[in-house]
Amino acid sequence: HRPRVDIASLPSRDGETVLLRARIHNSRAQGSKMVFLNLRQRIESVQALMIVAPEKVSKQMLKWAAGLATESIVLVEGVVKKSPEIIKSATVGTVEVEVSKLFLISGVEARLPFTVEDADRTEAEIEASGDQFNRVLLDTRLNNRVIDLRSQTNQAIFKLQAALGDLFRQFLHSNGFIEIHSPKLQGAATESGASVFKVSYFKGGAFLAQSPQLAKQMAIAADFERVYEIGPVFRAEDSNTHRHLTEFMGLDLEMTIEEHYHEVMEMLDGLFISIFHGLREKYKKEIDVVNKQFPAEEFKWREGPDGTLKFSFREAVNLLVEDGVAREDLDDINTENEKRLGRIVRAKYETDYYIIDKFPMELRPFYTMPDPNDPTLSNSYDFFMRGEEILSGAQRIHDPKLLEQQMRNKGIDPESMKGYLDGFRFGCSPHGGGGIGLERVLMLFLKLNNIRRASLFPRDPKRLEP
Ligand code: ATP
Ligand code: AMO
Repeated sequence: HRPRVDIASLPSRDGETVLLRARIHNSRAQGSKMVFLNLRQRIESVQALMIVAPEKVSKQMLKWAAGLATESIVLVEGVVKKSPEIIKSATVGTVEVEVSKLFLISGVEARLPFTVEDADRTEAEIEASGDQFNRVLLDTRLNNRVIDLRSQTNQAIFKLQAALGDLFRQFLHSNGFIEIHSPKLQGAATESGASVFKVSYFKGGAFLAQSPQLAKQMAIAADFERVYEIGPVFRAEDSNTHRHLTEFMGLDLEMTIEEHYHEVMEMLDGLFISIFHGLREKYKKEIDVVNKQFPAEEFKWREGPDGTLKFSFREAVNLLVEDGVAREDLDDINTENEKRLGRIVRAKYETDYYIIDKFPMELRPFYTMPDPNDPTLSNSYDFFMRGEEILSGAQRIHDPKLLEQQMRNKGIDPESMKGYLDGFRFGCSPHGGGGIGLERVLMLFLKLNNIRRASLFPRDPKRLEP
C-alpha cells in the first residue's frame, strides 16, 4: 500500500508512482484511446491522462472512466510527469499524472445544479463567453451551498475565515487574555429589546444572546482581568442588506483599564494590525485565489510614526459637511454617509482602516461610559474597514448608581438585570472592550460585497436553510 499524496506535492515528485484521491473537476475524451481528467483537491488541481495501453489500461476501462460524472470522487494511481508544455492556467499545473489505475470512491447520483467550474468563473470570463447564464447567482449558490463551497474561491475564503479566528486568539493569548464561553440562552435582552429572538423555555420564555456583553463585563467583575470570546450572536433585525445576518460570529473582548480607555483602543488596534499582517503574510495564496473572482483594490492601512488614523465623531461629521452633506442629516451617520466617509478618508489619508472616537452618548447603549468632560459625549469608538463598521466598543460604566440611572434613562428596569448590577455593587475595576463581526471583517478585507459569502451557511431574515 502506497500512502496517498496531495496534489500540491506533485511538482516535487517527478517520475514517482503516486496514489491520490480527488474529485473529477471535468473530463474530456480524445477519440477512444485517451481521456483527460482534471482532478481537484480543495484549491489545487492537476491534469490526469489515461491512455489505452496493453496490460495496463483496456478500452473498456477507458470508456468507463471517461463516462464518470463530474464531481465523482476517485482514487487514482499513476506516474507523475513534468507536462510537456507548461500551460499557464491555475487549474492545469506544471505536472500531469499518467493514470494506470482508477477506482471510483463515491459517485454522483443527482443532477448538479451547477458545476464547481461554473462557481469559480470570473466576471471577465463570463463577459468573454457572452453567455450571462454562465453566472451562478448568489441565491442559487446559497441554495446549493455544498457544491458552491467546493469552489476554489470558497475553499480559500473559509481557510481565511479560520485564519482570522486563529490570529485573533494568538494575539489575545500573547497579551494575557483568557477565553470564556458565555451562555447563549438569556433571561433578558442586552443590546436593545427590538432585536432579540424569543424562544420558548419550558413553561416560560428565554432570549437568544444578542452579544456576550453582560457576561464579559461580569467576568471582569469576577477578576478575570482580560477575557475574550468567539461565539454566535443572534440579532432579530429584519435587515435585508449586504452586511446584516441574523446570526453571526462575534469576536468579543473585555479588559480592565489602568488610566484611560484609550488603552483598550490601542489593544484593539494592535489586534487588527496583527490580523492584517498575519493574513497578508501567511495567506497570500488564498487571498490571490479570492481576488481572481473578486478583484479589489488592495486593502490599505497605516503604520509607522503616525499609526492608525483616529478622529472624533465631531471631526467625522465635519469631513462629511465639507464634502457637501447637510449638517442636519448628521445627528447619526447612516450607512450611506459611513461609506461616503470611507471614500473621503481613502482619498485624503490613503487608508481603508480607521477609528472614530467619542460618539454622542444618546447613540450608544446604556452600559457606555459618558465622557467626564462632556456628558453629551461618550468614551466609545467604532472601527471601520472600507467605510463600514467592523467593531463597536467603549469604556463601560462600573459605578452601580450611574449604571442604574442610565438603565432608567433608556427605559430598562434595573430589577431585570439584577445579577449583572450586583457585579458592580460588589466592586469592579474600570474596564472597556469591543465586539467585532467576524464575517464583516472577512467580507471587507476581501471586498466580497455581500456578508453571506463570508458565512458558511448564512442566516438572514429570509434564510434558515441549508
Ligand atoms: P451595529 O448593529 O453593530 O451597530 P450596524 O452597522 O448593523 O452595526 P445598526 O445601527 O444596527 O448598525 O444598523 C443600522 C444601520 O444599518 C443603519 O445605518 C441603517 O441605515 C442600516 N440598515 C439597517 N437595516 C436596514 C435595511 N433593512 N435596509 C437598509 N439599511 C438598513
Ligand atoms: P454591536 O451591536 O455594534 O456591538 O456589534 C458589534 C459588531 O458586530 C457586527 N455586527 C453584525 N454582523 C453581522 N450581522 C449583523 N446583524 C451585525 N450586527 C453587528 C459588526 C459590529 O461592529 N456589545 C457591543 C460590543 C461592545 O461594546 O463590546 C455590540 O454588540 O461588526
